[in-house]
Amino acid sequence: HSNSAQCVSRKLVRNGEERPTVICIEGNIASGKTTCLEYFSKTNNIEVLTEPVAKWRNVRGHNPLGLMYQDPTRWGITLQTYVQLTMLDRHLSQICGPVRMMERSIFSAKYIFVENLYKSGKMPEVDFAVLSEWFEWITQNIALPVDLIVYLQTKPETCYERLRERCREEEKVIPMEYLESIHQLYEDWLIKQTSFKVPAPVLVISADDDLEKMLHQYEENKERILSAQR
Ligand code: DCP
Repeated sequence: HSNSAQCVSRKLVRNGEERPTVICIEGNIASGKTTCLEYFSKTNNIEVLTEPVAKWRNVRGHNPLGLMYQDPTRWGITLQTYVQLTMLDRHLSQICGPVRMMERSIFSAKYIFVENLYKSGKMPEVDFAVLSEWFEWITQNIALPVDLIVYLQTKPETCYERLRERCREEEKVIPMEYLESIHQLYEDWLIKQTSFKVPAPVLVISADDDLEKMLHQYEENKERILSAQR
């Protein structure tokens, strides 16, 4: 990463013919995205970007993630505005090397998380309207190319168990129904493809198995993932 000679500025990428391949890892909360990214970070020539969750837990000393779980109606827009900014920053940052793999995307932030807050009656309509205007402006005016979506498909029950095990303080309040709604939104978007525009082809990987079996699956799917067509 630190080798700046290998880093291509966005401007050059956009003007030139050659563009790196961008792969987004998607899936429910605690579906195992981080483990997947860790596996691929050991592969040469892949730049791996994890989710900016540390920023969502601490922006200038405030914790919008925690606030959102405590009172989604009041703080949902606060967190989601910041998520949208940090995801945009990720999509636009300098790409080092021929393949970039990133955790989630600006698309799932809007189509899954903002949608869920609004649909469940926890986000006021005006907040949803403002976030939607921002999202539409961004996606209509800035090219955010994605070449492949890897969907880690899990049962909501699996995520619930993993969530309990990892014990992230803010997430202690998450009930099973929350994971079920997120699951349904992901299924409608990436499997049925009936809700929102899918920005790239989707590769589905079943992710209910334990760590060892998951690593084996990544090994098996490695070539397919890395040869994502543009
Ligand atoms: N989150 C949110 N709104 C978004 C994106 C994420 O409220 N637009 C929340 C959900 C989680 C936390 O942020 O509480 C972290 O998100 P992830 O599920 O993406 O990260 P994980 O660490 O859970 O991923 P995994 O366990 O799959 O590695």
